[in-house]
Amino acid sequence: MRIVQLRKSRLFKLVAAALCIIPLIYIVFLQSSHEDIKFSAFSSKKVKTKPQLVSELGNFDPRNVADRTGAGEGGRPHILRDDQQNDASQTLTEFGMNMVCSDEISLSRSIPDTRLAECKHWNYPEDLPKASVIIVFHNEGWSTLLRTVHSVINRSPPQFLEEVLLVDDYSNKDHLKGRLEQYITRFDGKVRLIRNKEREGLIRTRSYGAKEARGEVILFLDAHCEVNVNWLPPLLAPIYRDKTIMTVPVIDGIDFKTFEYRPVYQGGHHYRGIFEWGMLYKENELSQKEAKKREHNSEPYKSPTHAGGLFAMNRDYFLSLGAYDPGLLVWGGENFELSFKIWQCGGSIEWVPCSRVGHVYRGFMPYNFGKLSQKKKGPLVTINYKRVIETWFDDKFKEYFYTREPLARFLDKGDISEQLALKERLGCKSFEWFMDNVAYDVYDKFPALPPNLHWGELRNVASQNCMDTLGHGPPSLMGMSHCHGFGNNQLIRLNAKGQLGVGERCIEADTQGIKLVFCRLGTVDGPWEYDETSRTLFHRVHKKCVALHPQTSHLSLMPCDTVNTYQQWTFKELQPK
Ligand code: UD2
Ligand code: MN
Repeated sequence: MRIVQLRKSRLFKLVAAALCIIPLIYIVFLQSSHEDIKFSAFSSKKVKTKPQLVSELGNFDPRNVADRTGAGEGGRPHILRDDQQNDASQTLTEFGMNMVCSDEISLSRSIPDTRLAECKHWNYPEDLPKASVIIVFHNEGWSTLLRTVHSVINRSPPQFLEEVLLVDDYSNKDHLKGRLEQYITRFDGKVRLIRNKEREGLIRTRSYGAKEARGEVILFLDAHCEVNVNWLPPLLAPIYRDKTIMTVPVIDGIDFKTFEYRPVYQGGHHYRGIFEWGMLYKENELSQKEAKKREHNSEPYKSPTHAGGLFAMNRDYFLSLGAYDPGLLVWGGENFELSFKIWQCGGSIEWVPCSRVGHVYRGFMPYNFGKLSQKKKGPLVTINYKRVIETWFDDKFKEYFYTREPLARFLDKGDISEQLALKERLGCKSFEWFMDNVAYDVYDKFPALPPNLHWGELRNVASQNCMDTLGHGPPSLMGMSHCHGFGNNQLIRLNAKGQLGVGERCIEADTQGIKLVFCRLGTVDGPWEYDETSRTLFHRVHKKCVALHPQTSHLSLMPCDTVNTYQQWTFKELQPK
Protein backbone atom coordinates (compact mmCIF):
# COMPACT_ATOMS: atom_id res chain seq x y z
CA MET A 1 0.00 0.00 0.00
CA ARG A 2 1.30 3.44 -0.84
CA ILE A 3 0.76 6.67 0.97
CA VAL A 4 -0.49 9.87 -0.46
CA GLN A 5 1.09 12.65 1.41
CA LEU A 6 -0.34 16.08 1.03
CA ARG A 7 1.88 18.72 2.41
CA LYS A 8 0.19 22.08 2.55
CA SER A 9 2.72 23.93 0.45
CA ARG A 10 2.51 21.36 -2.28
CA LEU A 11 -1.24 21.47 -2.13
CA PHE A 12 -1.40 25.17 -2.59
CA LYS A 13 0.95 24.91 -5.53
CA LEU A 14 -1.19 22.16 -7.00
CA VAL A 15 -4.42 24.05 -6.55
CA ALA A 16 -2.90 27.22 -7.90
CA ALA A 17 -1.51 25.38 -10.89
CA ALA A 18 -4.84 23.67 -11.46
CA LEU A 19 -6.66 26.99 -11.47
CA CYS A 20 -4.25 28.51 -13.96
CA ILE A 21 -4.07 25.84 -16.60
CA ILE A 22 -6.45 25.58 -19.52
CA PRO A 23 -10.04 24.46 -18.77
CA LEU A 24 -9.76 21.23 -20.73
CA ILE A 25 -6.98 19.91 -18.55
CA TYR A 26 -8.86 21.16 -15.53
CA ILE A 27 -11.92 19.10 -16.49
CA VAL A 28 -9.85 15.99 -17.15
CA PHE A 29 -8.20 16.51 -13.79
CA LEU A 30 -11.53 16.70 -11.97
CA GLN A 31 -12.98 13.69 -13.75
CA SER A 32 -10.04 11.58 -12.78
CA SER A 33 -10.09 12.72 -9.20
CA HIS A 34 -12.55 10.08 -8.04
CA GLU A 35 -10.35 7.32 -9.36
CA ASP A 36 -7.39 8.87 -7.66
CA ILE A 37 -9.17 8.86 -4.33
CA LYS A 38 -10.28 5.32 -4.72
CA PHE A 39 -6.93 3.88 -5.47
CA SER A 40 -4.53 6.34 -4.06
CA ALA A 41 -3.96 4.19 -1.01
CA PHE A 42 -2.41 1.65 -3.32
CA SER A 43 -0.43 3.76 -5.71
CA SER A 44 2.48 6.06 -5.36
CA LYS A 45 0.75 8.68 -7.45
CA LYS A 46 0.42 11.96 -5.61
CA VAL A 47 -3.21 12.90 -5.16
CA LYS A 48 -4.23 15.61 -7.56
CA THR A 49 -7.43 16.59 -5.84
CA LYS A 50 -8.72 19.34 -3.62
CA PRO A 51 -7.81 18.81 0.01
CA GLN A 52 -11.35 18.43 1.30
CA LEU A 53 -11.81 15.47 -1.00
CA VAL A 54 -8.98 13.55 0.54
CA SER A 55 -8.77 14.30 4.20
CA GLU A 56 -12.11 13.17 5.63
CA LEU A 57 -11.37 9.51 6.24
CA GLY A 58 -7.75 10.03 7.10
CA ASN A 59 -8.80 11.97 10.14
CA PHE A 60 -12.05 10.37 11.06
CA ASP A 61 -12.70 10.96 14.73
CA PRO A 62 -15.62 13.23 15.46
CA ARG A 63 -15.51 12.77 19.21
CA ASN A 64 -11.91 12.79 20.30
CA VAL A 65 -12.34 16.23 21.83
CA ALA A 66 -9.00 17.41 23.04
CA ASP A 67 -10.27 19.85 25.66
CA ARG A 68 -12.18 17.40 27.86
CA THR A 69 -11.02 17.68 31.45
CA GLY A 70 -12.62 14.78 33.34
CA ALA A 71 -10.84 11.84 34.98
CA GLY A 72 -8.47 10.09 32.59
CA GLU A 73 -9.28 12.41 29.68
CA GLY A 74 -6.56 12.78 27.08
CA GLY A 75 -5.36 9.35 28.21
CA ARG A 76 -3.91 10.91 31.35
CA PRO A 77 -3.43 8.71 34.43
CA HIS A 78 -6.27 8.86 36.93
CA ILE A 79 -5.04 8.71 40.52
CA LEU A 80 -7.53 7.60 43.18
CA ARG A 81 -7.93 9.04 46.69
CA ASP A 82 -6.40 7.18 49.62
CA ASP A 83 -9.81 6.09 50.92
CA GLN A 84 -10.48 4.31 47.61
CA GLN A 85 -7.34 2.16 47.72
CA ASN A 86 -8.93 -0.78 49.55
CA ASP A 87 -11.71 -1.16 47.00
CA ALA A 88 -9.18 -0.65 44.24
CA SER A 89 -6.93 -3.48 45.38
CA GLN A 90 -9.93 -5.77 45.72
CA THR A 91 -10.82 -5.14 42.07
CA LEU A 92 -7.19 -5.64 41.07
CA THR A 93 -7.39 -9.15 42.46
CA GLU A 94 -10.74 -9.84 40.84
CA PHE A 95 -10.09 -8.41 37.36
CA GLY A 96 -6.33 -7.99 37.11
CA MET A 97 -6.90 -4.26 36.67
CA ASN A 98 -8.07 -1.32 38.78
CA MET A 99 -11.78 -1.20 38.07
CA VAL A 100 -12.44 1.56 40.62
CA CYS A 101 -10.18 3.76 38.54
CA SER A 102 -11.72 2.63 35.25
CA ASP A 103 -15.26 3.19 36.54
CA GLU A 104 -14.51 6.88 37.15
CA ILE A 105 -13.33 7.46 33.59
CA SER A 106 -15.77 8.31 30.80
CA LEU A 107 -16.63 5.42 28.48
CA SER A 108 -16.02 7.86 25.64
CA ARG A 109 -12.89 9.49 26.97
CA SER A 110 -10.41 11.15 24.65
CA ILE A 111 -6.96 9.65 24.14
CA PRO A 112 -3.82 11.03 22.54
CA ASP A 113 -3.43 10.48 18.80
CA THR A 114 -0.27 8.39 18.88
CA ARG A 115 0.09 7.90 15.12
CA LEU A 116 2.97 9.14 13.06
CA ALA A 117 2.08 12.61 11.77
CA GLU A 118 2.23 11.25 8.24
CA CYS A 119 -0.79 9.05 8.93
CA LYS A 120 -3.12 12.05 8.79
CA HIS A 121 -2.48 12.38 5.09
CA TRP A 122 -3.35 8.93 3.95
CA ASN A 123 -6.27 8.65 1.69
CA TYR A 124 -8.32 5.42 1.73
CA PRO A 125 -10.74 3.88 -0.73
CA GLU A 126 -14.37 4.76 -0.18
CA ASP A 127 -15.66 1.25 -0.77
CA LEU A 128 -13.66 -0.66 1.79
CA PRO A 129 -15.25 -3.91 3.05
CA LYS A 130 -17.34 -3.75 6.22
CA ALA A 131 -16.01 -5.23 9.42
CA SER A 132 -17.53 -7.16 12.29
CA VAL A 133 -15.54 -6.20 15.35
CA ILE A 134 -15.56 -9.32 17.51
CA ILE A 135 -14.90 -8.99 21.22
CA VAL A 136 -14.77 -12.23 23.20
CA PHE A 137 -14.82 -11.96 26.97
CA HIS A 138 -14.80 -13.99 30.13
CA ASN A 139 -15.64 -12.23 33.41
CA GLU A 140 -14.37 -8.85 32.28
CA GLY A 141 -15.08 -5.62 34.17
CA TRP A 142 -18.07 -3.55 33.07
CA SER A 143 -16.48 -0.21 32.23
CA THR A 144 -13.43 -1.65 30.46
CA LEU A 145 -15.62 -3.87 28.27
CA LEU A 146 -17.97 -1.03 27.42
CA ARG A 147 -15.20 1.49 26.87
CA THR A 148 -13.94 -0.91 24.21
CA VAL A 149 -17.37 -0.90 22.58
CA HIS A 150 -17.81 2.88 22.81
CA SER A 151 -14.38 3.58 21.41
CA VAL A 152 -15.13 1.36 18.40
CA ILE A 153 -18.48 3.05 17.82
CA ASN A 154 -16.99 6.52 18.29
CA ARG A 155 -13.91 6.13 16.18
CA SER A 156 -15.01 3.92 13.28
CA PRO A 157 -16.51 5.37 10.11
CA PRO A 158 -20.03 3.88 10.36
CA GLN A 159 -20.09 2.82 6.71
CA PHE A 160 -17.22 0.40 7.41
CA LEU A 161 -18.57 -1.00 10.66
CA GLU A 162 -21.01 -3.85 10.10
CA GLU A 163 -21.42 -4.57 13.82
CA VAL A 164 -19.73 -5.03 17.13
CA LEU A 165 -20.19 -8.67 18.09
CA LEU A 166 -19.77 -9.43 21.79
CA VAL A 167 -19.19 -13.10 22.54
CA ASP A 168 -19.51 -14.08 26.17
CA ASP A 169 -17.36 -17.07 27.08
CA TYR A 170 -19.64 -18.29 29.88
CA SER A 171 -19.03 -15.47 32.35
CA ASN A 172 -20.59 -15.89 35.77
CA LYS A 173 -20.52 -12.32 37.03
CA ASP A 174 -23.86 -10.60 37.60
CA HIS A 175 -22.98 -7.39 35.80
CA LEU A 176 -22.48 -9.35 32.57
CA LYS A 177 -25.95 -10.91 32.63
CA GLY A 178 -29.21 -9.10 31.74
CA ARG A 179 -27.75 -5.64 32.34
CA LEU A 180 -25.51 -6.01 29.33
CA GLU A 181 -28.38 -6.93 26.95
CA GLN A 182 -30.24 -3.93 28.29
CA TYR A 183 -27.27 -1.57 27.87
CA ILE A 184 -26.52 -2.42 24.26
CA THR A 185 -30.06 -1.60 23.08
CA ARG A 186 -28.87 2.04 22.87
CA PHE A 187 -26.68 1.14 19.91
CA ASP A 188 -29.72 0.43 17.69
CA GLY A 189 -28.68 -3.05 16.71
CA LYS A 190 -25.10 -2.15 15.84
CA VAL A 191 -23.91 -4.09 18.89
CA ARG A 192 -24.91 -7.76 19.18
CA LEU A 193 -24.36 -10.15 22.06
CA ILE A 194 -24.11 -13.94 21.85
CA ARG A 195 -23.13 -16.36 24.58
CA ASN A 196 -21.40 -19.71 24.89
CA LYS A 197 -23.35 -22.48 26.59
CA GLU A 198 -20.22 -23.58 28.38
CA ARG A 199 -16.72 -22.31 28.90
CA GLU A 200 -14.82 -22.71 25.63
CA GLY A 201 -11.73 -20.59 26.17
CA LEU A 202 -10.86 -17.58 24.10
CA ILE A 203 -9.62 -19.51 21.07
CA ARG A 204 -12.76 -21.49 20.33
CA THR A 205 -14.88 -18.50 21.30
CA ARG A 206 -13.19 -16.42 18.61
CA SER A 207 -13.80 -19.12 16.00
CA TYR A 208 -17.47 -19.17 17.07
CA GLY A 209 -17.63 -15.38 16.79
CA ALA A 210 -16.17 -15.52 13.29
CA LYS A 211 -18.81 -18.04 12.19
CA GLU A 212 -21.60 -15.88 13.59
CA ALA A 213 -20.23 -12.58 12.23
CA ARG A 214 -22.02 -10.79 9.37
CA GLY A 215 -19.21 -8.58 8.11
CA GLU A 216 -16.97 -9.36 5.14
CA VAL A 217 -14.00 -8.70 7.40
CA ILE A 218 -13.64 -9.96 10.96
CA LEU A 219 -11.64 -7.87 13.37
CA PHE A 220 -10.81 -9.16 16.83
CA LEU A 221 -10.19 -7.05 19.92
CA ASP A 222 -9.62 -7.99 23.56
CA ALA A 223 -12.36 -6.77 25.91
CA HIS A 224 -10.15 -4.05 27.44
CA CYS A 225 -9.08 -1.92 24.51
CA GLU A 226 -9.50 1.63 23.27
CA VAL A 227 -9.15 2.14 19.56
CA ASN A 228 -7.33 5.25 18.43
CA VAL A 229 -8.02 7.92 15.80
CA ASN A 230 -8.97 6.49 12.42
CA TRP A 231 -7.88 3.02 13.39
CA LEU A 232 -10.20 1.15 11.03
CA PRO A 233 -9.59 2.17 7.37
CA PRO A 234 -5.84 1.41 7.48
CA LEU A 235 -6.61 -2.13 8.65
CA LEU A 236 -9.21 -2.69 5.94
CA ALA A 237 -7.27 -1.26 3.00
CA PRO A 238 -4.69 -4.05 2.61
CA ILE A 239 -7.45 -6.68 2.86
CA TYR A 240 -9.40 -4.85 0.17
CA ARG A 241 -6.34 -5.15 -2.03
CA ASP A 242 -5.74 -8.82 -1.22
CA LYS A 243 -8.06 -11.07 0.79
CA THR A 244 -5.23 -13.22 2.05
CA ILE A 245 -3.59 -10.46 4.07
CA MET A 246 -4.06 -10.39 7.84
CA THR A 247 -3.61 -6.87 9.21
CA VAL A 248 -2.43 -6.02 12.70
CA PRO A 249 -2.61 -2.65 14.46
CA VAL A 250 0.19 -1.30 16.63
CA ILE A 251 -0.75 -2.00 20.25
CA ASP A 252 -0.31 0.89 22.68
CA GLY A 253 -0.32 0.29 26.43
CA ILE A 254 -3.04 1.28 28.89
CA ASP A 255 -1.84 1.10 32.50
CA PHE A 256 -3.76 -1.50 34.52
CA LYS A 257 -3.67 0.68 37.65
CA THR A 258 -4.09 4.27 36.40
CA PHE A 259 -5.49 3.77 32.88
CA GLU A 260 -2.86 6.06 31.47
CA TYR A 261 -2.68 5.62 27.67
CA ARG A 262 0.93 5.30 26.56
CA PRO A 263 2.28 4.96 23.03
CA VAL A 264 4.30 1.79 22.69
CA TYR A 265 6.75 2.99 20.06
CA GLN A 266 7.67 6.49 19.17
CA GLY A 267 10.11 8.12 16.82
CA GLY A 268 9.05 6.14 13.79
CA HIS A 269 10.59 2.84 14.91
CA HIS A 270 8.79 -0.30 13.84
CA TYR A 271 8.78 -3.82 15.18
CA ARG A 272 7.94 -7.26 13.86
CA GLY A 273 6.36 -10.11 15.80
CA ILE A 274 8.76 -13.04 16.17
CA PHE A 275 9.31 -15.90 18.69
CA GLU A 276 12.02 -17.71 20.56
CA TRP A 277 12.30 -21.49 20.46
CA GLY A 278 10.25 -22.01 23.62
CA MET A 279 7.52 -20.24 21.64
CA LEU A 280 7.49 -17.10 23.72
CA TYR A 281 6.30 -14.19 21.66
CA LYS A 282 8.91 -11.45 21.02
CA GLU A 283 9.21 -8.27 19.01
CA ASN A 284 12.19 -7.31 16.91
CA GLU A 285 12.95 -3.96 15.32
CA LEU A 286 12.28 -3.79 11.60
CA SER A 287 15.62 -3.70 9.79
CA GLN A 288 16.60 -0.66 7.77
CA LYS A 289 16.72 -2.83 4.69
CA GLU A 290 13.16 -3.99 5.25
CA ALA A 291 11.96 -0.52 6.24
CA LYS A 292 13.35 0.96 3.05
CA LYS A 293 11.36 -1.38 0.87
CA ARG A 294 8.53 1.06 1.52
CA GLU A 295 8.30 4.57 0.20
CA HIS A 296 6.93 6.04 3.42
CA ASN A 297 7.65 5.18 7.01
CA SER A 298 3.98 4.86 7.93
CA GLU A 299 3.26 2.17 5.36
CA PRO A 300 2.39 -1.38 6.44
CA TYR A 301 5.18 -3.94 6.48
CA LYS A 302 5.37 -7.71 6.71
CA SER A 303 5.66 -9.52 10.02
CA PRO A 304 6.16 -13.25 10.75
CA THR A 305 3.58 -13.33 13.54
CA HIS A 306 1.53 -11.18 15.92
CA ALA A 307 0.71 -10.90 19.62
CA GLY A 308 -2.65 -12.61 19.20
CA GLY A 309 -5.39 -10.34 20.38
CA LEU A 310 -5.90 -7.67 17.77
CA PHE A 311 -6.12 -8.28 14.05
CA ALA A 312 -8.33 -8.18 10.97
CA MET A 313 -8.92 -10.76 8.26
CA ASN A 314 -11.31 -11.53 5.48
CA ARG A 315 -13.93 -13.74 7.13
CA ASP A 316 -14.18 -16.31 4.33
CA TYR A 317 -10.41 -16.57 4.22
CA PHE A 318 -10.24 -17.18 7.99
CA LEU A 319 -12.89 -19.89 7.69
CA SER A 320 -11.21 -21.43 4.64
CA LEU A 321 -8.13 -21.94 6.81
CA GLY A 322 -10.31 -23.90 9.22
CA ALA A 323 -10.51 -20.96 11.67
CA TYR A 324 -8.32 -21.72 14.69
CA ASP A 325 -7.34 -25.33 15.28
CA PRO A 326 -10.33 -26.42 17.43
CA GLY A 327 -8.01 -28.66 19.45
CA LEU A 328 -6.26 -25.64 20.99
CA LEU A 329 -7.25 -25.09 24.59
CA VAL A 330 -8.39 -21.86 26.30
CA TRP A 331 -5.44 -19.47 25.88
CA GLY A 332 -2.09 -19.26 24.17
CA GLY A 333 -0.29 -20.36 21.00
CA GLU A 334 -3.23 -19.57 18.71
CA ASN A 335 -1.36 -16.51 17.42
CA PHE A 336 1.39 -18.80 16.12
CA GLU A 337 -1.02 -21.37 14.76
CA LEU A 338 -2.83 -18.79 12.67
CA SER A 339 0.36 -16.98 11.62
CA PHE A 340 2.21 -20.09 10.45
CA LYS A 341 -0.92 -21.31 8.69
CA ILE A 342 -1.38 -18.01 6.88
CA TRP A 343 2.22 -17.66 5.74
CA GLN A 344 2.90 -21.30 4.92
CA CYS A 345 -0.37 -21.68 3.04
CA GLY A 346 0.00 -18.66 0.77
CA GLY A 347 -1.21 -15.63 2.73
CA SER A 348 0.68 -12.90 4.55
CA ILE A 349 0.64 -10.70 7.65
CA GLU A 350 1.07 -6.94 7.62
CA TRP A 351 1.52 -4.65 10.58
CA VAL A 352 -0.12 -1.31 10.05
CA PRO A 353 1.59 1.66 11.75
CA CYS A 354 -1.29 4.05 11.06
CA SER A 355 -3.72 1.90 13.05
CA ARG A 356 -3.19 2.17 16.78
CA VAL A 357 -5.18 0.44 19.51
CA GLY A 358 -4.64 0.70 23.28
CA HIS A 359 -4.76 -2.50 25.34
CA VAL A 360 -4.72 -2.97 29.11
CA TYR A 361 -1.89 -5.38 29.92
CA ARG A 362 -2.99 -6.92 33.20
CA GLY A 363 -0.71 -7.44 36.17
CA PHE A 364 -1.66 -11.13 36.17
CA MET A 365 -4.32 -13.41 34.78
CA PRO A 366 -7.40 -13.17 37.03
CA TYR A 367 -9.30 -16.17 35.67
CA ASN A 368 -8.56 -19.88 35.80
CA PHE A 369 -8.81 -22.25 32.88
CA GLY A 370 -11.92 -23.97 34.23
CA LYS A 371 -12.85 -27.56 33.44
CA LEU A 372 -10.95 -27.35 30.17
CA SER A 373 -7.64 -27.48 31.95
CA GLN A 374 -8.44 -30.86 33.44
CA LYS A 375 -9.27 -32.45 30.10
CA LYS A 376 -5.59 -32.75 29.25
CA LYS A 377 -2.65 -33.67 31.36
CA GLY A 378 0.15 -31.21 31.76
CA PRO A 379 0.50 -27.48 31.38
CA LEU A 380 -2.11 -26.36 28.95
CA VAL A 381 -0.26 -23.59 27.13
CA THR A 382 2.71 -25.89 26.44
CA ILE A 383 0.29 -28.46 25.05
CA ASN A 384 -1.00 -25.79 22.68
CA TYR A 385 2.56 -24.97 21.58
CA LYS A 386 3.20 -28.64 21.04
CA ARG A 387 0.12 -29.00 18.83
CA VAL A 388 1.24 -26.01 16.80
CA ILE A 389 4.85 -27.07 16.32
CA GLU A 390 3.90 -30.69 15.61
CA THR A 391 1.60 -29.43 12.85
CA TRP A 392 3.66 -26.64 11.32
CA PHE A 393 7.37 -27.19 12.13
CA ASP A 394 9.70 -29.47 10.15
CA ASP A 395 11.53 -32.07 12.28
CA LYS A 396 14.70 -30.02 12.64
CA PHE A 397 12.78 -27.12 14.15
CA LYS A 398 10.73 -29.35 16.43
CA GLU A 399 14.01 -30.34 18.08
CA TYR A 400 14.76 -26.71 18.95
CA PHE A 401 11.44 -26.51 20.74
CA TYR A 402 12.00 -29.75 22.66
CA THR A 403 15.53 -28.67 23.56
CA ARG A 404 14.14 -25.50 25.08
CA GLU A 405 11.08 -27.23 26.64
CA PRO A 406 12.25 -30.79 27.39
CA LEU A 407 9.12 -31.72 29.33
CA ALA A 408 6.94 -30.97 26.32
CA ARG A 409 8.09 -34.24 24.74
CA PHE A 410 5.96 -36.13 27.24
CA LEU A 411 2.77 -34.10 26.88
CA ASP A 412 -0.28 -35.39 25.06
CA LYS A 413 -0.92 -33.12 22.10
CA GLY A 414 -4.19 -34.82 21.18
CA ASP A 415 -5.17 -35.68 17.62
CA ILE A 416 -3.70 -33.41 14.95
CA SER A 417 -4.60 -35.51 11.93
CA GLU A 418 -7.17 -32.95 10.72
CA GLN A 419 -4.61 -30.18 10.95
CA LEU A 420 -2.09 -32.19 8.97
CA ALA A 421 -4.76 -33.02 6.39
CA LEU A 422 -5.58 -29.33 6.01
CA LYS A 423 -1.89 -28.54 5.52
CA GLU A 424 -1.73 -31.19 2.83
CA ARG A 425 -4.97 -30.09 1.16
CA LEU A 426 -3.92 -26.46 0.99
CA GLY A 427 -0.49 -27.42 -0.34
CA CYS A 428 1.26 -25.45 2.39
CA LYS A 429 4.98 -24.75 2.30
CA SER A 430 7.57 -26.03 4.77
CA PHE A 431 8.65 -24.29 7.94
CA GLU A 432 12.13 -24.01 6.47
CA TRP A 433 10.62 -21.89 3.69
CA PHE A 434 8.91 -19.73 6.29
CA MET A 435 12.15 -19.25 8.24
CA ASP A 436 14.18 -18.43 5.13
CA ASN A 437 11.71 -16.09 3.50
CA VAL A 438 9.63 -14.57 6.27
CA ALA A 439 11.02 -15.09 9.76
CA TYR A 440 14.74 -14.86 8.88
CA ASP A 441 15.37 -12.32 11.66
CA VAL A 442 14.47 -14.90 14.32
CA TYR A 443 17.94 -16.44 13.89
CA ASP A 444 19.65 -13.09 14.61
CA LYS A 445 18.19 -13.10 18.09
CA PHE A 446 17.57 -16.80 18.65
CA PRO A 447 20.00 -19.01 16.75
CA ALA A 448 19.41 -22.72 16.29
CA LEU A 449 19.73 -24.44 19.66
CA PRO A 450 22.48 -27.00 20.25
CA PRO A 451 21.12 -30.14 21.94
CA ASN A 452 21.08 -30.46 25.73
CA LEU A 453 23.88 -32.57 27.16
CA HIS A 454 22.12 -32.60 30.52
CA TRP A 455 18.80 -31.33 31.76
CA GLY A 456 16.48 -31.69 34.71
CA GLU A 457 16.63 -30.64 38.32
CA LEU A 458 20.11 -29.82 39.55
CA ARG A 459 20.50 -31.39 42.98
CA ASN A 460 23.32 -30.65 45.37
CA VAL A 461 24.76 -33.89 46.77
CA ALA A 462 25.43 -32.51 50.27
CA SER A 463 22.16 -30.66 50.88
CA GLN A 464 19.91 -32.71 48.59
CA ASN A 465 18.23 -29.42 47.64
CA CYS A 466 17.87 -28.12 44.11
CA MET A 467 19.08 -25.01 42.34
CA ASP A 468 16.11 -22.69 41.86
CA THR A 469 15.41 -19.23 40.44
CA LEU A 470 13.01 -18.83 43.40
CA GLY A 471 10.69 -17.10 40.96
CA HIS A 472 12.95 -14.06 40.69
CA GLY A 473 13.56 -12.39 37.37
CA PRO A 474 16.98 -11.55 35.96
CA PRO A 475 19.38 -10.26 37.15
CA SER A 476 19.18 -12.04 40.51
CA LEU A 477 21.10 -14.56 42.54
CA MET A 478 20.17 -18.19 42.04
CA GLY A 479 18.99 -19.89 45.22
CA MET A 480 18.34 -23.35 46.59
CA SER A 481 15.13 -25.00 47.67
CA HIS A 482 13.49 -28.35 48.27
CA CYS A 483 13.49 -30.43 45.06
CA HIS A 484 9.84 -30.52 43.99
CA GLY A 485 10.08 -32.48 40.75
CA PHE A 486 7.79 -30.16 38.76
CA GLY A 487 10.59 -28.57 36.77
CA ASN A 488 9.59 -24.92 36.19
CA ASN A 489 12.07 -22.76 38.13
CA GLN A 490 14.18 -25.84 38.88
CA LEU A 491 14.40 -27.12 35.31
CA ILE A 492 17.99 -26.47 34.29
CA ARG A 493 19.58 -27.27 30.94
CA LEU A 494 23.24 -27.48 29.90
CA ASN A 495 23.67 -27.44 26.15
CA ALA A 496 26.49 -28.79 23.99
CA LYS A 497 28.01 -25.31 23.74
CA GLY A 498 28.24 -24.74 27.49
CA GLN A 499 25.20 -22.57 28.02
CA LEU A 500 23.31 -23.18 31.26
CA GLY A 501 19.67 -22.14 30.96
CA VAL A 502 16.42 -22.01 32.93
CA GLY A 503 13.39 -21.26 30.77
CA GLU A 504 14.38 -18.41 28.48
CA ARG A 505 17.06 -17.17 30.91
CA CYS A 506 20.72 -18.05 31.44
CA ILE A 507 22.91 -18.82 34.45
CA GLU A 508 26.27 -17.06 34.74
CA ALA A 509 28.74 -16.35 37.53
CA ASP A 510 30.32 -13.16 38.83
CA THR A 511 31.92 -11.98 42.08
CA GLN A 512 28.52 -11.86 43.79
CA GLY A 513 27.72 -15.45 43.05
CA ILE A 514 25.79 -17.64 40.63
CA LYS A 515 23.27 -15.51 38.82
CA LEU A 516 20.20 -15.66 36.68
CA VAL A 517 20.73 -13.26 33.78
CA PHE A 518 19.28 -12.37 30.40
CA CYS A 519 20.90 -14.63 27.81
CA ARG A 520 23.13 -12.69 25.43
CA LEU A 521 20.86 -12.25 22.42
CA GLY A 522 22.08 -13.99 19.35
CA THR A 523 24.29 -16.45 21.24
CA VAL A 524 23.71 -19.98 22.49
CA ASP A 525 27.11 -20.72 24.04
CA GLY A 526 28.37 -20.41 27.59
CA PRO A 527 31.26 -21.11 29.97
CA TRP A 528 29.98 -24.25 31.68
CA GLU A 529 31.16 -27.85 31.72
CA TYR A 530 29.67 -30.69 33.73
CA ASP A 531 31.82 -33.65 34.67
CA GLU A 532 29.78 -36.76 35.29
CA THR A 533 32.49 -38.51 37.27
CA SER A 534 33.38 -35.78 39.74
CA ARG A 535 29.86 -34.28 39.45
CA THR A 536 31.31 -30.80 39.39
CA LEU A 537 29.99 -27.86 37.42
CA PHE A 538 33.06 -26.10 36.07
CA HIS A 539 33.37 -22.51 34.82
CA ARG A 540 35.88 -22.51 31.98
CA VAL A 541 36.77 -18.81 32.16
CA HIS A 542 37.22 -18.49 35.93
CA LYS A 543 38.47 -22.07 36.20
CA LYS A 544 36.42 -22.67 39.34
CA CYS A 545 33.50 -24.86 40.38
CA VAL A 546 29.98 -24.08 41.59
CA ALA A 547 29.83 -24.49 45.35
CA LEU A 548 27.02 -24.28 47.87
CA HIS A 549 27.87 -22.56 51.15
CA PRO A 550 26.92 -25.06 53.90
CA GLN A 551 25.50 -22.46 56.29
CA THR A 552 24.17 -19.59 54.17
CA SER A 553 23.02 -21.61 51.13
CA HIS A 554 24.78 -18.97 49.01
CA LEU A 555 25.96 -20.19 45.61
CA SER A 556 29.32 -19.07 44.27
CA LEU A 557 32.42 -20.15 42.36
CA MET A 558 35.17 -21.75 44.51
CA PRO A 559 38.48 -23.40 43.71
CA CYS A 560 37.49 -26.88 42.59
CA ASP A 561 37.54 -29.55 45.30
CA THR A 562 36.15 -32.72 43.80
CA VAL A 563 35.66 -34.57 47.07
CA ASN A 564 33.64 -31.75 48.64
CA THR A 565 30.01 -32.80 48.32
CA TYR A 566 28.93 -29.14 48.47
CA GLN A 567 30.54 -28.88 45.02
CA GLN A 568 28.86 -32.01 43.69
CA TRP A 569 25.71 -31.80 41.60
CA THR A 570 23.47 -34.26 39.80
CA PHE A 571 21.11 -33.61 36.92
CA LYS A 572 17.90 -35.61 37.26
CA GLU A 573 15.65 -35.77 34.21
CA LEU A 574 11.98 -35.24 35.00
CA GLN A 575 8.56 -36.33 33.83
CA PRO A 576 5.54 -34.02 33.86
CA LYS A 577 3.59 -34.40 37.09
C1 UD2 B 1 -2.61 -12.20 24.69
C2 UD2 B 1 -3.53 -11.58 23.66
C3 UD2 B 1 -4.83 -12.33 23.70
C4 UD2 B 1 -4.60 -13.79 23.33
C5 UD2 B 1 -3.59 -14.36 24.29
C6 UD2 B 1 -3.10 -15.74 23.96
C7 UD2 B 1 -3.02 -9.29 23.03
C8 UD2 B 1 -3.13 -7.87 23.38
N1 UD2 B 1 -3.66 -10.17 23.86
O1 UD2 B 1 -3.02 -12.24 26.02
O2 UD2 B 1 -5.75 -11.77 22.79
O3 UD2 B 1 -4.20 -13.91 21.99
O4 UD2 B 1 -2.41 -13.59 24.32
O5 UD2 B 1 -4.10 -16.64 23.74
O6 UD2 B 1 -2.42 -9.62 22.03
N2 UD2 B 1 -11.09 -14.73 27.28
C9 UD2 B 1 -12.17 -15.57 27.01
N3 UD2 B 1 -12.16 -16.82 27.52
C10 UD2 B 1 -11.14 -17.31 28.28
C11 UD2 B 1 -10.04 -16.47 28.53
C12 UD2 B 1 -10.04 -15.19 28.00
O7 UD2 B 1 -13.11 -15.16 26.32
O8 UD2 B 1 -11.20 -18.46 28.71
C13 UD2 B 1 -11.09 -13.39 26.70
C14 UD2 B 1 -10.70 -12.28 27.65
O9 UD2 B 1 -11.84 -11.80 28.35
C15 UD2 B 1 -10.09 -11.24 26.71
C16 UD2 B 1 -9.47 -12.10 25.61
O10 UD2 B 1 -10.09 -13.37 25.70
O11 UD2 B 1 -11.06 -10.41 26.17
C17 UD2 B 1 -7.96 -12.24 25.75
O12 UD2 B 1 -7.61 -12.68 27.04
P1 UD2 B 1 -6.55 -11.88 27.92
O13 UD2 B 1 -6.80 -10.43 27.83
O14 UD2 B 1 -6.54 -12.46 29.29
O15 UD2 B 1 -5.21 -12.24 27.16
P2 UD2 B 1 -3.81 -11.40 27.14
O16 UD2 B 1 -4.08 -10.00 26.71
O17 UD2 B 1 -3.13 -11.62 28.41
MN1 MN C 1 -5.82 -8.77 26.94
